[in-house]
Amino acid sequence: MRIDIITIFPKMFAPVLNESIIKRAQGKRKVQIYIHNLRDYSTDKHKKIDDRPFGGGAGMVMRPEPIFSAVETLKSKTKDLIPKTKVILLTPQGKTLTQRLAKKLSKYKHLILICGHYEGIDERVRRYLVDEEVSIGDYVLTGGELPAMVLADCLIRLLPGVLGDKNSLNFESFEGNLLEYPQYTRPAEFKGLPVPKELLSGNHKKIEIWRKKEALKRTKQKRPDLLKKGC
Ligand code: 6GU
Repeated sequence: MRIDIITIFPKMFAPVLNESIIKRAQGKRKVQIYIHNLRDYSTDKHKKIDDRPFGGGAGMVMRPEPIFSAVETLKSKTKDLIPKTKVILLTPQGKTLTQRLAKKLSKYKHLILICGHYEGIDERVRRYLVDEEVSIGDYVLTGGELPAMVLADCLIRLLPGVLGDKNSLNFESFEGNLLEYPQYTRPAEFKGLPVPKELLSGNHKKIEIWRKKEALKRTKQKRPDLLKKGC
């Protein structure tokens, strides 16, 4: 998968994307991530990427020209390699990111993520350039950069060969709409607090039954909504 990210804060990305599993995924060529400074696509002499809203009102609006120019340039540069691209705008107005949406988006070979800002973005970007608007939840952030990183992280771990076998097995249990069962490591007793005896039994069948039961109990307690809907 190739991910292009268009942003006015390009420096925000390296500390997050060049660590841990995402770093390894890039090293293994499972994903290529490119960060683009929106200002580089502004032909305005002051490299302006925002302007006042028509009709008046507070705040600024992101201008359409630099965003169209960035996306069109990226599409034309990649079209021989990757014919189909999905353009995603990160905005609180978008469809809420869920594991189901992540799975769908992880099937694409090429994503262009646009990080929204200010009071808004020229409506023509939404209408004529963007394929899908995505939000990461019902709260307001200062911009689309953190959401773009959240989305990238969520998709990259779904790509084949990115997680080890152990992790992918763990992941399977979330697929059943259940929260993870309680985990313990050594010591078997800590500050007088014991590890559940089932886990120390060495009986795999018994352990499996205990984990399923605890996962269900925990889901009922903390997230009963998950038991009702598909993931
Ligand atoms: Cl994608 N952008 C902003 N600014 N705030 C958000 C969001 C996106 N998703 C949740 N809150």
